[in-house]
Amino acid sequence: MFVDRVEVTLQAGKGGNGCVSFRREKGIPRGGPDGGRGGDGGSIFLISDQGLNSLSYFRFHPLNKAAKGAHGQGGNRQGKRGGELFICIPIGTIVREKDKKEILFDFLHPEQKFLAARGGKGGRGNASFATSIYQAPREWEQGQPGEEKELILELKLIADVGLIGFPNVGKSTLISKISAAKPVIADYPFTTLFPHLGVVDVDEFRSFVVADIPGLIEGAHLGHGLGVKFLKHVERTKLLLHLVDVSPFSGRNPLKDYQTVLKELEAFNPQLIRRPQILVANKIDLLGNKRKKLKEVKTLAQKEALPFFAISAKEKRGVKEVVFAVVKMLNLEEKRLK
Ligand SMILES: Nc1nc2c(ncn2[C@@H]2O[C@H](COP(=O)(O)OP(=O)(O)OP(=O)(O)O)[C@@H](O)[C@H]2O)c(=O)[nH]1
Ligand SMILES: [Mg+2]
Repeated sequence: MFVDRVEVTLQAGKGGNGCVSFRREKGIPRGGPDGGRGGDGGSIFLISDQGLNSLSYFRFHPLNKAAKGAHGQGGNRQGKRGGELFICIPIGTIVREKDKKEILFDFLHPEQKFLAARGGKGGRGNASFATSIYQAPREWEQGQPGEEKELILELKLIADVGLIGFPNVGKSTLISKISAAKPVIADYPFTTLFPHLGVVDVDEFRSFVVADIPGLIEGAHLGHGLGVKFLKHVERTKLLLHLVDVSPFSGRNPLKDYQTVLKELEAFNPQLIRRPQILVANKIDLLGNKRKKLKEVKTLAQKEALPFFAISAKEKRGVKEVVFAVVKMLNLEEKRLK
């Protein structure tokens, strides 16, 4: 199950109470105070884990508690600390407090650690209240409560390239040919139901990450089809690969599809249409002598000054050229963003 937004409650452990105790032993006439302090309560940490791609764990664990600290004991024994709780989350997770906009933490890399809820301090025992003139204190402190946090965790995948286009144009087919990703591919719209990533290894030194998301249709921003809710997963990309289907018998009008997808992008986030785009005409293996749609798309690309490629994802024709163009544009973008 793909889950990209959850509400969670985190309860860090309470600190243990301090202890009141006096040393009384045969043969030791003046045993002093020896009540130990309580152990600190366990804290809760979030840790980014490369192997995860969903927040589904929290669907079934909306409440997470860390252990409390044990109370202090006589003989100056400190109570045992509450164990810390480490919860793994996918890279790309953004942490906010419920009902607040401010971002507490944004996990951009593997194995980042964020202290989300701090455990309560253990209370002091009577031993630590003793002074040279106050030798038999009976004071002790309660352990402090652990922090309780209500958080919103939102996953926004981090990828270099976003694959966009109408359903069934071959986005998943393309990602399956250029990366090790194994998405479901089928000849019906909305085969892809949730976003996923593929890593493209160009050569020894260069790789990039592509996000394949469910296809968009007209009115996606109104919730039609699978809606635009997955578009947030291309918000953090540096460039978009826009696929259209130019095969003659698909019943699709690639020019219209192109405009529709742009409109939906804009309705979701106007910045998305300013992102560099590569226009890719797919399914050229089906053209035969019916090249009208391909020509139209090519003209459109010229008019819009977009880099343009004609490919057959299925037969892997022209795909390498797209990969090289992506690398070139990524290099430029990365330089520009530096
Ligand atoms: N002939 C031909 N068929 C293709 C090509 N690329 C994809 N297809 C077929 O088109 C259909 C849809 O492909 P997908 O890769 O699932 O399309 P998608 O864009 O991911 O679709 P959604 O996930 O529904 O948005 C499948 O039957 C593919 O085999 C191509 O280059 N040539
Ligand atoms: Mg797909």
